[in-house]
Amino acid sequence: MCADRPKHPILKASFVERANSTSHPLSNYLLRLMELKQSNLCLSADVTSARELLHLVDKVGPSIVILKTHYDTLAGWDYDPQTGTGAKLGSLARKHGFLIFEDRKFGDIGHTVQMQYTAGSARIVDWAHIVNANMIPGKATVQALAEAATKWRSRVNYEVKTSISVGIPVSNVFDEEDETESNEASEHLIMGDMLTLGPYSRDNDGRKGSIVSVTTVTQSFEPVDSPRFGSQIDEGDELLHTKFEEPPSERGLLILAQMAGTGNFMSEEYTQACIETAREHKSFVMGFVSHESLNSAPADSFIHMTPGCQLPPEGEEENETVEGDGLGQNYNTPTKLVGLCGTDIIMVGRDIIKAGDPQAEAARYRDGAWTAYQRRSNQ
Ligand code: 6AU
Repeated sequence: MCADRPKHPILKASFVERANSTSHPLSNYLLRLMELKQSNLCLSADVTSARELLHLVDKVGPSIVILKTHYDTLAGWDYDPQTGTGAKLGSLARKHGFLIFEDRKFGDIGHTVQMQYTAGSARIVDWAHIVNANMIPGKATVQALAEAATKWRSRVNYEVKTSISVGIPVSNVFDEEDETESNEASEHLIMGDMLTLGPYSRDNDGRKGSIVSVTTVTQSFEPVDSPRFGSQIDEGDELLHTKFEEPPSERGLLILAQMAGTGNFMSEEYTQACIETAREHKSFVMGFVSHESLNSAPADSFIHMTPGCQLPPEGEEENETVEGDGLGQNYNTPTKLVGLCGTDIIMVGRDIIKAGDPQAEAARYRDGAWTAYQRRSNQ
């Protein structure tokens, strides 16, 4: 299952040591978060509705460091950038301390993947810290996504905060007559993240107030890492919030370098091309979806995440072989994936989601994967 590669010294390093040696801000953040939460578990949240997703994530959040989504499989995904599902996941991520990974598996020409990443109804880049790409179309896919992320990052560097107040009092409900003025007022609106439109009111004497359109537009810019964001964490793990900052605004990519499914076409040559590309884009590529560690050069410090992970039922011994799902998916235990093959984060979906008690099952997987990491690195 994992190739007989020479063991890289990084396999013996702690996640904190690795945080210090990586140049990717999001990897640095993630590795420190892993140490703080003592978790190297990612939930593959493959449920069928946005509502179910939010409910599940709020329960399982304390055990995970990454939430993996397939947003396009969820019924009822709300696309509103401020109040929609992406924004709600962001609040849960702040509350429980995890990163959001949209498993979009981009795999088209550069121009198309840029649009899929940053535009359209979902605007994935706005809410997903991490995405992944299939490198079948070639290196240009990664280059294009990296450029799109940099452009996005420079735009959100300063959040545009716009507040608008419109006076003189008129009516609570617009008369037709008033519409001209109100339309004029709305032409002044500059769409920003925070938009407040002061309510119109009517004079107490019941007469319509004369409309002297006084429109005040104030625009201020504040850094995205402003402490203001901290106040949004009103619940959740106290230790986490006293010790931990917001994630950096940089985005990260995982290259799909190996697949777990039976009969997949990802050859060794393809995997090598993924490694080369990752080295060329170290400020964007955090690592790989793979079933083993692909760090081989002395300077490599990529993070590896692996799906197809299963624990035997509570009380049973870990076995060498775990049955697949009959649809091509193969499973391995955390001991094998983390301990033997050197992956860092296990991704678990159906086994947690379909458990009688998903919260307890997530905690069990977290313990299993963390123990395997501790043994590997002699922590
Ligand atoms: O634990 P499971 O089998 O219920 O869920 C596995 C999850 C699914 C797959 O889309 C994903 O992991 N996956 C991937 C990823 C993460 O890219 C690659 C792969 O080779 N196999 C795989 O199952 O959400």
